[in-house]
Amino acid sequence: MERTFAMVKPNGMKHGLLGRILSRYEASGLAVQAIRVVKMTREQAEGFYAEHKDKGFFGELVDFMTSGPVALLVLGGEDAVAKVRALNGATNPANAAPGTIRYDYAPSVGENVVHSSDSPESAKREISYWFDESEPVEYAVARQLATV
Ligand code: IDP
Ligand code: MG
Repeated sequence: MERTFAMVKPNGMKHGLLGRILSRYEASGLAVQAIRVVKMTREQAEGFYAEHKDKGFFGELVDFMTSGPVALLVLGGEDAVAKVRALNGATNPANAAPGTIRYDYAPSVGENVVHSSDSPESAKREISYWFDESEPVEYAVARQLATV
């Protein structure tokens, strides 16, 4: 069993794609272990994408990621990291395979609808960036449900 972190980016949320995207993850055998909808601050977006801070597209990326709410997802199951990367498709939708989320829904590389961790190490870091791991994710989910 493995965990990964995924996001539905602002254009995915705006166009009502969260349910369709979650269905694809669930149909591949993964479980939604935590989910939260947030509108990121610039500081949060810059910190999350710190590895790209020297790239030419960084400012554009932060503008886009803070333009509306995103869904933060923790997905668990066998080969979760590789499975979600495969379902999402190539970073640039022009290179994404037919049937992938980015092929079906992404208008451009800058607005490519979804994010997912590129390794189990990144997944750990990205999950703990958004979710408090001092409590088990299952407990956090139960607590969130209890407060709905
Ligand atoms: P990934 O999301 O497939 O892991 P990364 O290379 O980690 O791709 O890049 C992070 C995000 O930065 C991408 O999802 C995309 O939104 C954005 N990005 C990457 N390359 C470009 C580019 O050449 N132009 C504009 N945005 C880009
Ligand atoms: Mg990446």
